[in-house]
Amino acid sequence: MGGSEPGRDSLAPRGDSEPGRDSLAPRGDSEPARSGLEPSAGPAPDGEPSFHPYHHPSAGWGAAKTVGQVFVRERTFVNGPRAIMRMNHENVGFDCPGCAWPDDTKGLHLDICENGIKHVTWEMTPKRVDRSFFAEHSVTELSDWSDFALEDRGRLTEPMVYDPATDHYVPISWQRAFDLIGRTLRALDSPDQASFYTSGRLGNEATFLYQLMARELGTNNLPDCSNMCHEASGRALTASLGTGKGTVDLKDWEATDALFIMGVNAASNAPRMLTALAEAHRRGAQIVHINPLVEAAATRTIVPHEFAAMATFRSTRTSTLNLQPRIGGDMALIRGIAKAVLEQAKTDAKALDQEFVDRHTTGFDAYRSLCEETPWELIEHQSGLARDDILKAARVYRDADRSIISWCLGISQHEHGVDTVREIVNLLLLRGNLGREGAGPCPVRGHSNVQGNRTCGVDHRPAEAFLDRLAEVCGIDPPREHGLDTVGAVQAMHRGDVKVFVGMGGNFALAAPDTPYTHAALRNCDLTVQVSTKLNRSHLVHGKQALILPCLGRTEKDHQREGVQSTSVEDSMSMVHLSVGMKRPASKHLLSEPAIIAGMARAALPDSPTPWEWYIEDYDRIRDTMAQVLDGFEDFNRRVRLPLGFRIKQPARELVFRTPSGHAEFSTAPLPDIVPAPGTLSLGTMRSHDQWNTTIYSDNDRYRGVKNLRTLVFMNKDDMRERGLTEFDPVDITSTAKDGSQRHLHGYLAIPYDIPRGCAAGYMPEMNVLVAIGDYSKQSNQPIMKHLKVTITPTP
Ligand SMILES: Nc1nc2c(c(=O)[nH]1)N[C@H]1C(S)=C(S)[C@@H](COP(=O)(O)OP(=O)(O)OC[C@H]3O[C@@H](n4cnc5c(=O)[nH]c(N)nc54)[C@H](O)[C@@H]3O)O[C@H]1N2
Ligand SMILES: Nc1nc2c(c(=O)[nH]1)N[C@H]1C(S)=C(S)[C@@H](COP(=O)(O)OP(=O)(O)OC[C@H]3O[C@@H](n4cnc5c(=O)[nH]c(N)nc54)[C@H](O)[C@@H]3O)O[C@H]1N2
Ligand SMILES: [Mo]
Repeated sequence: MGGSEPGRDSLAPRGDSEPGRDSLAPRGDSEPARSGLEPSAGPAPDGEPSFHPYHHPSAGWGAAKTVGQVFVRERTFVNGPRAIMRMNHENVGFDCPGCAWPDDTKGLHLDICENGIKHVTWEMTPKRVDRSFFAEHSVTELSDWSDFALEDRGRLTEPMVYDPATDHYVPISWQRAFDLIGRTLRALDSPDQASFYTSGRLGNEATFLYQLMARELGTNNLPDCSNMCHEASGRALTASLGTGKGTVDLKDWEATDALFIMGVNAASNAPRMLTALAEAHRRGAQIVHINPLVEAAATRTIVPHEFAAMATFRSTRTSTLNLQPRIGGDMALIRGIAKAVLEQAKTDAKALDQEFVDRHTTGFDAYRSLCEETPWELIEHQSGLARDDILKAARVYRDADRSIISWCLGISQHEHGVDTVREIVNLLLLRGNLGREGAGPCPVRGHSNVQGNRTCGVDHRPAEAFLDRLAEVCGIDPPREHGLDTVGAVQAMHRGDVKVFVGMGGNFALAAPDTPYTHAALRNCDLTVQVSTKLNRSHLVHGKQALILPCLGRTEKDHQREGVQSTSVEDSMSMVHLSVGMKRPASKHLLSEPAIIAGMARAALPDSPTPWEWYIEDYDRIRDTMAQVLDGFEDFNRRVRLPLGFRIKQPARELVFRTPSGHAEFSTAPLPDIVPAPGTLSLGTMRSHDQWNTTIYSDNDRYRGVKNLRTLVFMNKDDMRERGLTEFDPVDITSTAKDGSQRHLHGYLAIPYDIPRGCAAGYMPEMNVLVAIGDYSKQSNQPIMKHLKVTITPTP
C-alpha cells in the first residue's frame, strides 16, 4: 500500500473558500490527477478507478480475503488473530470498538465481522507517531498529507503541544498539559466559553466523569456525535413513547415475523446484522429493505462464522422485498402503508389492534383522518414508489403478527427526520407492535458506545431529574440552561463565543458539516485539545494553542493503582457489559481516558469536591457513584459482571410511557415536499465499505463494485444521459443551501448506479464541503447530510 508518503492531497477544500494552510497543497503537481480534481481522504489508489456492479453474497470469502490483507498491512499477523479471538467475549475480552450492534446472546465464539477486524487491527498497528516524527514534519507540511496518510502513520505515543514559533508539535509532560488546560479554562469569562465534544467510542465510566467535569465547571456544552446521527431518533422516540431508545433486543429479532430495514447499509456498517437477517430468512420471516440503493445486505450473505457455508460458498437470502424510495421519501411510504392498513381495517377488524390503540395510545383518530386525507397520488409522488409496491409492503406488515422496524442514518439525517421516525412509531402502534416479543422500533446506533454516552450524561439538553440526582450525589451545582450541540458549538466558535474546544476522541474537523467553516471555527479558538489514538485532521486544524493527548485504545490493558481496570459500554439494544483490554499499550506514556479527564478536571477545578484521583485508582468507585445517579444502574458493579452484562429497562417496552399523556402518542405531521426541483438532484452522503467515518482504509467500496475511487458520485443513468454524461465523466457538483449560498466540488467522476431518478450519492467526509452549516433540521438540529440540493454538470 502506498499513501503514507507526504505530498498527498489533503481533503481540505482549496483556494477560493479558505486561504488557510490546508489549501497550500499544490494539488496535482506531485502526481497526475488520480480520480477527480478534488482531493480525497483516501490513500493513493493502487491502480485505475474501476466500477463493476457487485453480484456476490455479502461477507464470505471477499471479507475473509480483506481480513488477511489487513493483518498483513498492519503487520499484526500474530497479534491480530489472537486479539480477534478475545473480542466480544463475555466479560473476558474487549468490546469491539466498531459498531454498536449487540453481541450474540448465545455467547457465540466468533461473533466478529470483517469491518470489526479492520477496526481492531487499525488500533493494534505496530507503527508509531513519536516525537521524532513531529520534529521531522511541520504542521504546515502535514496539512498536505491525505487523511489516510495521517492515520496510517500509526499510534500517537506522548502528549504534544503546538509551538507556533517553529510550526511543529513538541513534547510536553502530562502535568504541564493539564496545567495549560486548567489555566485556560479558569481564565474564561464564563464556563460556556468552553465546549466538550464526545465521539461515541468513549466508555461509560469516562463518559460519566467527562460530563461531571463539564457540569462542575458550569456548562452543558456537550456536543457529541449523536448530534450528527441519531438525535432525530432520540427526539422522536421520546415524544412518541417517552424513551429515547429502541425497545427491542436480539431475542426479538429472533422471534419476529417481519423486519423492515430502512436507510442502513448493514453489510458495511453493522455487518453482524447479516447473521440476524440470514437467520430470520431461514425461519421464514419476511424482510423488507427500504433504501434508494439496493445495498449488499438486501441480497444474499454467507454468514461469517458458518465455516461449512464458507467452504461450500453457500449463501442465504437476506431479503424478501426491496423498495427503492427517493431520497427523503420514507415518510410518505410509511404513511402509505398506514393508509393501506387503515383501509383494510374497514372490512377486516384484524388489520388493526384496536384494543392496543384504545388502551395505550392517544391521538389515533386524528392520525386516521390524516391518513385518509392524504391522497395516494401525493404518497406516490413523494415516496417515488408506485401504489402497488407500497401495497406489497403493507401486505407484509398486515400479515405479520410481530414486526420490527429498524433504521439508521438514511432516516435520521434529514430535515424531517423526527417526523419520519414518529411516523414509523405510528405505524407500529396501529398493530400493537410494541411491548411484546418480536415487535418494536429499533434504531441501529453508530459508534460502539454512542448510546452509552447519552445514558451516562453526555447530553446538551439534560433532564432536570438527572441534574437533580447529579447535584445530590456528587455535591455539585450543575447549570440548568441547555448547552450547545455540534452545530451550535461550531457556530459559537466561529463567532468567537466559544474559545476552548476539547475533543474526547473523534475527528471533529472532518466529521462536522461545512468543512471550511468548521475549520475556521476551530482555528478561531484559544485552545483546542484532542484526545486521540491516531493522528488526524483535527490535530492540524487547531486553535491558537493546541494539545494532542494520546490515550489507550480499547484493546489495551489499563493498569491503575488497584490493578487492571475494565470499562463498560452499552450497545444499540441497551445491553451494558464490560470491556477489558488485553494488549500491552502502544506506548508507556499513554494514559487512559478516565485518567486524562481526571487530570484536566483537577487542573481546572483545584477545589473540586470530586475525588478525581481516587476514582482513577479503581473504576469500581466510579461505577458506585454512577449507580446512584443513573436510572437503571442499580447494583452496577455486580450486574455488569454477569455473563453478557445487563439490560437497561426500557419503560416503553413494559408499556409504561413517560409522555405528557402517559400514553404512546400518535403524531400528525404533514408530509413534507421532498421532490427535487426540475434540474436539481437530491444528494446523500454516506460511507464506503472500507472506511470508519473519517478513517479511510482504502479507496475501494467492494459491495458497490468500486475500486480505487472515492471522489465519485453515483447517479441514475437517465439523469446522466440528460446531462450528456457517461461513466467516469468528470462533473462539478454545486449545493445550494437554504440561505441561497452555494458550495462546490469539482471533477468528481459520475458512476451510473441503480438509484431512483433525481437522486445521487457520494462519500462522507469529503462531501461535507457541500453541507452548509446553516442546513440543519429544525426538528433535531441535525445537519442535513442525506439530502443536499445539488446541481451536477459536466466539468468544463
Ligand atoms: N464499517 C463501518 N461501520 C460503521 C461506520 C463506518 O463508518 N464504517 N460508522 C458507524 C456510525 S458512527 C454510524 S452512525 C453507522 C452509520 O450506518 P449507515 O446509516 O448505514 O451509514 P451510511 O453509510 O451513511 O449509509 C446510509 C444508508 O442510508 C441510505 N439512504 C440514504 N438516503 C436515504 C433515504 O432518504 N431513505 C432511505 N430509506 N435510505 C437512505 C443509503 O443508501 C445508505 O445505505 O454505522 C456505524 N458503523
Ligand atoms: N457528510 C456526512 N458527515 C458525517 C456523517 C455522514 O453520514 N455524512 N456521519 C456523522 C456521524 S453519524 C458521525 S458518528 C460522525 C463521526 O465523527 P467522529 O466520531 O468525530 O469521527 P471518527 O471518524 O469516528 O473519529 C476517528 C478518530 O477517533 C480517534 N480514536 C479512535 N479510537 C479512539 C479511542 O479509543 N479513544 C479516543 N479518544 N480516540 C479514538 C482516532 O484518533 C481517529 O482519528 O461523523 C458525522 N459526519
Ligand atoms: Mo454515527
